[in-house]
Amino acid sequence: MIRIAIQSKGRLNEESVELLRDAGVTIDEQKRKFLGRAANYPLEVLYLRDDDIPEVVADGSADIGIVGLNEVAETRADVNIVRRLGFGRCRISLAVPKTADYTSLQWFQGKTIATSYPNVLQRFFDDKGIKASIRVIKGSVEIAPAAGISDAIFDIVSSGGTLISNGLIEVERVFESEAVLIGGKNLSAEKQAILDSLLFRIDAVSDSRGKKYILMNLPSDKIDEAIRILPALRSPTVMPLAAEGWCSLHSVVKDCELWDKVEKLKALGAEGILVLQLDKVIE
Ligand code: PRT
Ligand code: ZN
Repeated sequence: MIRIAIQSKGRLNEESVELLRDAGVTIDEQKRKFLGRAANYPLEVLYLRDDDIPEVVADGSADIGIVGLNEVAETRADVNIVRRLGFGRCRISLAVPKTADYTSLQWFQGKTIATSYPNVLQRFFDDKGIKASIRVIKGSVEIAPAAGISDAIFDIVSSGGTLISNGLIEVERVFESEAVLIGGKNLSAEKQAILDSLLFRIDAVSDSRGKKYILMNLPSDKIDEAIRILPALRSPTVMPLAAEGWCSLHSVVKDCELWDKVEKLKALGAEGILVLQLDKVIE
């Protein structure tokens, strides 16, 4: 049995549950309590506030956890970063009122900065030789300058909309974050074996994200050119069709390259192009 800590509610909850579900681990969300048990996998789920997850994994109350890298950096918990998970992307940035005469980091000398991330900020300022006063505020940090509580803020930014609507501008991106899978440093052999099997599944899910399965009919004499356009996992699958001089070509493409490749393949004479959702990629 392995125990995973995930956020009970908030921005990372849904995608954490979805990742486990895509990895074939079913948790009954209806019957959800503080501690849940997967129906078909040796895994318990502990639902916590995100701030508590790194420490709980570090002290062994949970074996693994899903949390923002920002929380791991802030708590300085002694855990392994096992995987970057690619969701919950954001950054912690310094932002100043848009009316400020900001030219460089030196502007922060002697200023007061409101934040929920004092440790990350202190390390950054120490590194840059800046002496400033850090004021810890939990929540609604973005209103601190207008409320006269601070000169600037150090807070999480994703779209930047919150900063704009509070008359602030982002001047320094200090820390890039995303959701990560963390693990305790002293897992037993049994727990490590369960984690390895879970990682195998998570990697298959992650590898399929942002990709599509593509298949098409193509004149056989164009296959070599098509393969150059479509490098696949190993190489594309080519199958002869009943119609003389034609074959069927199957491959995997990244979403960001899909339309570009489809246009090139059409120009080569590809017909009946199908693009399908990809569920898992097991290499
Ligand atoms: O109750 P609990 O303590 O568990 O939740 P929480 O309120 O502390 O955290 P939550 O659910 O807001 O965020 C959880 C994690 O999601 C964070 O630790 C980050 O790793 C990640 N994340 C990703 C974000 C954002 N994007 C984000 N945009 N966390 C917070 N925000 C805030 C940001 O502070 C800003 O005030 O959302 C606001 C809007 O951002 P813009 O730039 O899109 O306007
Ligand atoms: Zn929190």
